[in-house]
Amino acid sequence: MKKYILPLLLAACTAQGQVSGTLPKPSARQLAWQQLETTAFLHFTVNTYTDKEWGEGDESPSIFNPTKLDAMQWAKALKAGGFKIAIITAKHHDGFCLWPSKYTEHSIKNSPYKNGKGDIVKELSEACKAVGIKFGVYLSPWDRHEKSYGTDAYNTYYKNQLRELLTNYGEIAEVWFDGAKGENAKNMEYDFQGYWKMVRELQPKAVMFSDAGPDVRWVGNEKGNAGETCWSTINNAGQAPGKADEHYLNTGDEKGPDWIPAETDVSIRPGWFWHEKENAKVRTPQNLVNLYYQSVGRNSLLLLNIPPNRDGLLETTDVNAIQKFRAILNETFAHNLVSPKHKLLIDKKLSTSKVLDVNQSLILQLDGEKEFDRIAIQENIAEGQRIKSFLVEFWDGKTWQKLAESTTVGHKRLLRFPTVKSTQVRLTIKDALAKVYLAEFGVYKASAQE
Ligand code: FUL
Repeated sequence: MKKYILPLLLAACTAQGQVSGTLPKPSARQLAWQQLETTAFLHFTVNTYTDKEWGEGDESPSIFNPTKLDAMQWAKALKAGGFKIAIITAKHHDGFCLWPSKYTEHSIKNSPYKNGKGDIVKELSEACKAVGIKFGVYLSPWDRHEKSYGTDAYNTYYKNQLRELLTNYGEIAEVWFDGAKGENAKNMEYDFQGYWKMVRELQPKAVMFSDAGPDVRWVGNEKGNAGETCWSTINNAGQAPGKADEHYLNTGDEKGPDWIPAETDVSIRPGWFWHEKENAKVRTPQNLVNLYYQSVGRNSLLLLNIPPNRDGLLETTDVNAIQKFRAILNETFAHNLVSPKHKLLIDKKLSTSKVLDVNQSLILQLDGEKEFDRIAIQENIAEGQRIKSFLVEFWDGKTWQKLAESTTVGHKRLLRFPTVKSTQVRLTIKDALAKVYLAEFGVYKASAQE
C-alpha cells in the first residue's frame, strides 16, 4: 500500500495548485457567479407574523397568511434593483416550509394561505423566470421543529427536502447552507458532504454557500463589510460551517489553496425578517450604494436582504430604495473617462487584458481633461487573483500626485477620493503573486446623488 501514498499526495497538491507553482482559479460556475455582483435574499416565514428573528419551531401554520402575496411584485422589484438572483428562505430555523414538502406537516400546506394549496417556492421560481433573473434557495440545516433533529435520521429528512427543492423548481443558481445554530441546540453532525454531492448531481450549475464553501464563503459579518484586503482564496482545511474564523473569512488568504470567494450578506433593515417597528429604519439608497462599494468594490458579492411583509409584499420604501440605489450606480458608472485608445481596458470584457509585471506602471490617458472621483480596477480572475498592492496617481500638470494606494483587486476594486481634474492617471503594481492580468480600468465622476 505504502508506495501509492507519495504519488497520490503529489497529485493532490498539484490539483490544489500551490505546490505546482500555478495559482488557484475559479470554476466556471464561480466565475459566472462573481460577475453577477448583486444578488438578493428574501427572508419570509412564521417569524414575519410573530415578530421574531429566530422562530421556536412550535408556531402554528395557521398564523401564516400573506393574503396579498405577489411573487411577481418581488421579482419585478429585484430586477429593477439590478439583483441577479433571488434567494428565498424555503425553510428557516423554525422548520416551517414555504413549499408543500411531502416530508413534514409543518408547512404552507397546513396554513390558510391559498387554503393550503399555495407553494411560494414555485411562485417565486416562476416569477424569476418570467422577469429574467436567477433563483436560489436557503434551506436551514438547524431545524427547531423536526423531531428527528439531532439523530442521523435528520440527515435523511434534510436530503429529502433538498431533493424536492432541487428537482421541482427548475434551475437553481445558488444553495445557501447556513451554519447558524442556537447555543442550546441539540448536537447534530450534519452530512454536508452528502448534501453537497446531491446539489452537484441535481443542479451542476448551482454555487453552494456555507461559512466555508464549497463554492462561496461567508464574509465573516452581517454588516455589509468585505475586508479592505479580500482574497478569493482560503485554506478550507481549517474551516467548517458554523465554526468559522470570522476575521480569516473576511480577508481571505493569499496563500490559500482553495478558490472560495466571499459573499457579503446584509439586510436592508436592522432585522432579516419584516417587523413593523423597523419600517422607518430602511437603509437609504445612499447607504446601499456605500454597501456596494464595501462589498462588490472589495472583490465580493453583495447579497442584500429585502423581506416581504405580512401581506406578502415588499414595502414601497424598500422597493423605492433599491430602485434608486441602482439608478445612482448606473449614473456613476455610465461614462468611463479613459481614452478609447486603451480599448482592451474599457471593453467590459474580462477576457481581454493587459499583462503587467511587479513594479511596472501603466499610464492611462483620459479622453481629454476630466474631473473624476472614482476608479474601478478589475483583474481577469479566470487567471486567478494576483495583485497584492498597487498605487494610483494623477498628473497635476507638473508631477504625479498620489490618488490612492491599496491592496487586493480581484474581480473588482472601487476607489473613492475627492474630485481631481487631470488628463491622465498612472497605475503601478507594487506587489503581486505573479504577472498581473489587468482586464478593465475605469475612471468616473460620481453621480451628485451619491
Ligand atoms: C444567519 C441566520 O441565523 C439569520 O437568521 C439569517 O438567516 C442570516 C442570513 O443568517 O445565520
